[in-house]
Amino acid sequence: MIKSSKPIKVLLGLLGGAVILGGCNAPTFGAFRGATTQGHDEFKLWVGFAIAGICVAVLVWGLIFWAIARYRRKGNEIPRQFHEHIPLEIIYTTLPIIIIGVLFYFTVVTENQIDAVSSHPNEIVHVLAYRWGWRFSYYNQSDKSQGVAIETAAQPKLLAQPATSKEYPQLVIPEGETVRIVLNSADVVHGFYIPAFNFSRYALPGVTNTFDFTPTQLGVFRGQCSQYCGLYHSEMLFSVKVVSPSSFDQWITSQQITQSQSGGSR
Ligand SMILES: [Cu+2]
Repeated sequence: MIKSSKPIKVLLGLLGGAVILGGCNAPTFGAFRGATTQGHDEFKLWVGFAIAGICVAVLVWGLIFWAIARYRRKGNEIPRQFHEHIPLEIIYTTLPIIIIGVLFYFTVVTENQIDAVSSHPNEIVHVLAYRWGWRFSYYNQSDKSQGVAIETAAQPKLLAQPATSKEYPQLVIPEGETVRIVLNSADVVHGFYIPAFNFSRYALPGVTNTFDFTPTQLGVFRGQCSQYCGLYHSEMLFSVKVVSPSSFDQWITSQQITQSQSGGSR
């Protein structure tokens, strides 16, 4: 019985490894796959960390349970006693340092990719966070006077609607193009968080944070403030709509016409 369980364990191990490493159907370990190139880079880093963590957990738990089973009490027999084991001590000191070094390297490489900003973004959106809403002001490289602004319309009140509700502002951006976000806060610390993009950054008063998104997936995504900023923090919601470049051009033109006629923004 004991002898026949070993192949089963090996098989289960191989199956588990295949599930973990098995391409696009692999588990996401709680992260989004990333609807931008930057978000997908973050996702790959996260999966790498999760797999590394699982490998360490399997090794540690495996050794613990092996020691429990192998050296369980058998009568009055006492296992061999060691004062020290230099090779083992070298291994368990250097191995974690190597693991941390590898994770650190991939973290730096990925974060540099995510933080890299293009010298020629296709669109520039100034995002202003304030208690309790968002203002998205559009600027175009070729048309500096574009002047479209989308912002939270209502005065603070508890709506408790989904972020994609029309009550909250919508950031519309084109798929496959580089969108520069220039982020500020008008009052206190806020957090500009889009879960599906695996991205969050502080919106700080007096500090400008600049970053790029390159959306790779059409759709509407939830956004929210990720820093508790006061009474109506929970109402600091917005949505992000990724559309085709042609639809984006149509949208921005229609917004320009609407806003120039009304003399204001939504
Ligand atoms: Cu906030």
